[in-house]
Amino acid sequence: MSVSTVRLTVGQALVRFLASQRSERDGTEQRLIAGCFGIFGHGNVAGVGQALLEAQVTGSADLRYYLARNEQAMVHASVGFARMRNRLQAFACTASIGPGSTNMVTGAALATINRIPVLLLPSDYFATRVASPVLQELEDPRSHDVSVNDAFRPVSRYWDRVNRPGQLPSALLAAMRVLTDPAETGAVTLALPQDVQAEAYDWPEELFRARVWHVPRPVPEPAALARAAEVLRSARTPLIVAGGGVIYSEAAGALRRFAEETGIPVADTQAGKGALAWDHPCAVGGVGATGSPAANALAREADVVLGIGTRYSDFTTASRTAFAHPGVRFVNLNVAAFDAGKHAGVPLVADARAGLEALAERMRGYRVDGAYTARAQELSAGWRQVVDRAYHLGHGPLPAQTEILGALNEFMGERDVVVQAAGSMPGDLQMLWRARDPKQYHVEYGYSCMGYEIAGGLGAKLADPEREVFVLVGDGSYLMMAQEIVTAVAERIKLNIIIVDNHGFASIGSLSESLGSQRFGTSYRYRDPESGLLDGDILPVDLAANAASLGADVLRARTVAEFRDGLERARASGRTTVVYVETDPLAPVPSPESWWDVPVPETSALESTQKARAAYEAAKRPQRPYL
Ligand SMILES: Cc1ncc(C[n+]2csc(CCOP(=O)(O)OP(=O)(O)O)c2C)c(N)n1
Ligand SMILES: [Mg+2]
Repeated sequence: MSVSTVRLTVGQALVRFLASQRSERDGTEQRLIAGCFGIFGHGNVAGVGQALLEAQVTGSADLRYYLARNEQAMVHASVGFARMRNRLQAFACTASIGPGSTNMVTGAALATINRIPVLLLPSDYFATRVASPVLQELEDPRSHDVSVNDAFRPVSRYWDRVNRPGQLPSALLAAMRVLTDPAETGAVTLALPQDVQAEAYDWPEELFRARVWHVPRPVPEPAALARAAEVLRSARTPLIVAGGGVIYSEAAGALRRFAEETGIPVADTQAGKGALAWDHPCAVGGVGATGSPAANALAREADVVLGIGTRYSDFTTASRTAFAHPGVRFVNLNVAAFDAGKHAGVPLVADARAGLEALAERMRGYRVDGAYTARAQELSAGWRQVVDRAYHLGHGPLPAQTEILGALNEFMGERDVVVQAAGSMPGDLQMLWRARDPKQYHVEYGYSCMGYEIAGGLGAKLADPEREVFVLVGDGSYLMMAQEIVTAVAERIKLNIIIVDNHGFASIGSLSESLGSQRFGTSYRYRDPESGLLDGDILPVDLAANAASLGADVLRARTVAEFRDGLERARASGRTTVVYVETDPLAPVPSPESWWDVPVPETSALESTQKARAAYEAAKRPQRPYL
């Protein structure tokens, strides 16, 4: 029997294939690849670019093209989108050869580190090498088989180069498998040589049939479940650490029931915030270097830590000082064996929801004692008062950042989303934010990449247009990547963007000071002719005017009251609106009563550094491997 075929270019076949992929979990099906971001150059304009055009004009495939303004940003937008969709849907990104492609490397690292799916399609030099070296070709004297796209290898969970059309089907199937595997997912890169994109081939029709990728919910192995339950049942002062996996697996309900039945307090990570509503009686806030002192006190005493869907970053473990009980043991429920094995924990490899449900069965009759519950609730109640005060400091003349975050928190509806990534805000948010819905808190803190904010917010809004998205962006991050405001305007995607201007790096400034480096090089100021340092006057830079020039509506707020008014007007508007506010970078922030390991020079001529080194050595002493 002859196989029926269809003659298309590699670009056309790719687009047709992507448009017909579907994902399914819990019986709900959706398209897997929701659209394609891109910026064209000679590497893709006539290959994948022509294919996207032909699909749109002829209706042969349904894959919408979105024009971004920077390739890194389009990967961020894709991550924002896929994160909002709990990794059940992803975007593709097409880029030209050379700089267009390597601009995506940072985005790829961000996606992979955060375990969020994105399909990257960097273009590559002629596979035939007929015209080498082409514009933007690397030319490695050791081999012609090296290109800048090899830089994607360590930051991709699957990487392939399609040198001949016949290689495309297997590359595509592998790519879809990895994108939809919750344990493996991250950036997937298919490098596409410019000539191959335009080459025709007779494809089996079968390649283009609708294909459903079932996103699994692996159940725990019974013996592993028994071991995990045994350790957990022996605990007197257990603590749950809820990570992003709880949210991606839609396990918030299962977590709440588990906490209510066992009475185990629940702390959260940056990716897990909102897994349990902030005011639930079991919620004790963020854990670790930027957590709440309540959660950190419980972490210090915990005899068993149940980590769910967490990768235990140094912020979560306070660089391995957070869990101070001499005999502390870890039970790690994670879909990825790699994470489940961390800290010599008892691994429970499973989907977070399926694992929690199974564990709940085994924990029947177990409950922490009343005194422990009372202690957790007392710590939380005390902390909540501190947060109230930080939200309403009455700081002046410029407002404190904690007041701006407080005003936003009190203003936002349950289903609204806050987006952030880098600077001093992730820490303040992790400590102070009161999340009411699992999708409300969207802080990218795996890569903490300056410039994620606006682009990621764009993706989040694309994923869920019914929700209002509030992007918080520092002046430093804004200057790195504000250009996707233009994309939001062109696509009529409404964002609320809050520029928090403190004229430099409040975060690295205070870190520098705490490490004895005197805020060196962290302010955006004129170079002072006397000191030779960047500590002169404030620069004549107007970020509000900059945002207006990109097509956004802009409101300037000088006080917390004006800020609230700005938020009202932004929400009421149908257009992308920026609320610009200056804050005092030196305003007080509550202490998490925790630590983060950043090495201080062992020897120095500066007294500030010597003092910081002594403090560093003392703080480092409790650090230990969890074995
Ligand atoms: C791309 C990138 N470069 C450098 C850093 C290191 N870094 C972390 S925060 C920060 C400063 C952020 O400044 P801003 O956005 O104004 O926030 P603020 O600290 O003032 O709150 C820097 C340089 C980073 N996280 N990402
Ligand atoms: Mg700043």
